[in-house]
Amino acid sequence: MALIRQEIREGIGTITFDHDQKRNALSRALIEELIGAFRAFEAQHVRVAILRANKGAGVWSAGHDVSELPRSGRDPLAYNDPLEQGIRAVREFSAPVIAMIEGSVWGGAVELALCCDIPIGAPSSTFALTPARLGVPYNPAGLLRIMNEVDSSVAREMLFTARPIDARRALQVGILNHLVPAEEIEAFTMDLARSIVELSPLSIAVMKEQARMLANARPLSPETFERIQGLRRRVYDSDDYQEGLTAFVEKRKPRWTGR
Ligand code: YXS
Repeated sequence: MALIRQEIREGIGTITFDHDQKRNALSRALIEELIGAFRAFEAQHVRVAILRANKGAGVWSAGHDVSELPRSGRDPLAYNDPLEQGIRAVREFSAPVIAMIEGSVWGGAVELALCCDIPIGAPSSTFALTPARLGVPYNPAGLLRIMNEVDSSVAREMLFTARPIDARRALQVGILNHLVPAEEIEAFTMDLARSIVELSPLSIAVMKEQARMLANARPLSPETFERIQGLRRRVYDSDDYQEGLTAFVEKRKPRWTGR
C-alpha cells in the first residue's frame, strides 16, 4: 500500500502523505517513498516541490514512527535514522520545497516542516516538539536546525513543555512564512510555486545549497562533540527512555524516575 502520493504538473512536484490511519507517522517505509519521490522529481527536473497531507487532514504528520524507535543501547536519532534521511532529502533537493500544512504536526515532523524552504500553514496547523514526551534526547543537528529557524527561547519552551503552539503563534515565531485560510491554501501554494517556476533554476539551486551549507557552519570541537554524544547516551540508555516508549504503546502517561 502506497503511503504517499506523488504527481508532477507544470514543473511542480507534489508529495501527499497518504497514511491517515497512522496519522502519517514518518515510518521507514513512508520515508523511503518520500526519498524515492524526490529522486524522481530530480530526474524530471522538477522546479519546485510541495509537501502536504490530504485536504483537511487533522494531522499533517505525527512525527517519527514510535514503534520503530530503537528499544535500548542505540541512538534513536542517529545519522542514518529514516527521519534524518528524509530531512536530508528535503534539504538536498535542488529546488525549493514548500510545506503546505493543515492539521497538527508532531515531533520530528516539525523539524521536517521547518527544513522545507517555505512553510505555509492553515489555521488548523499546530506544532509540538515532543522528545520530552517520550524521553528521547533530540540530536544536535536537529536542535541546531530548529534553533536556526525558531527564536531559541521559543524553541526551548517548545522542547521543555512539548505543548503544541497554534498557527498564529507559529507565524509570529517564524515557523510559518504564511498563514492562509484553509479554503485558499491550495491556490495560494500553487500560485507561489508557479512564481518559482518562472525563475532561474540554476540560480535558485545554488542559493539553496549555499544557504544549507552556511546554516550548518558552526565550528564544533571534537571534545564538545564527544561531550554532546555522552550526554545523549545517558538519556537513550536510561530507564526513562524505556518507560517513554512503553507508555506510548500502552497509551498511558509515562511514570518518570529521572534514572
Ligand atoms: O492504535 P492504532 O494501531 O490505531 O494506531 C494509532 C496510533 O498508535 C498511531 N500513531 C502512531 N504510530 C507510530 N508513531 C507515531 N508517532 C504515531 N502517532 C499515532 O496512529 C493511530 C491513530 O492514533 P490516535 O488514535 O492516537 O489518533 P488521534 O487522532 O486520537 O491522535 C492523533 C495524535 C497525533 C494527537 C496522536 O496519535 C499522538 O499524540 N501521536 C503521537 C505524537 C508524538 O508524540 N509524536 C512524536 C513521535 S517521536 C518523534 O517524532 C521524535 C523521535 S521526538 O520524540 O524526538 O520528537
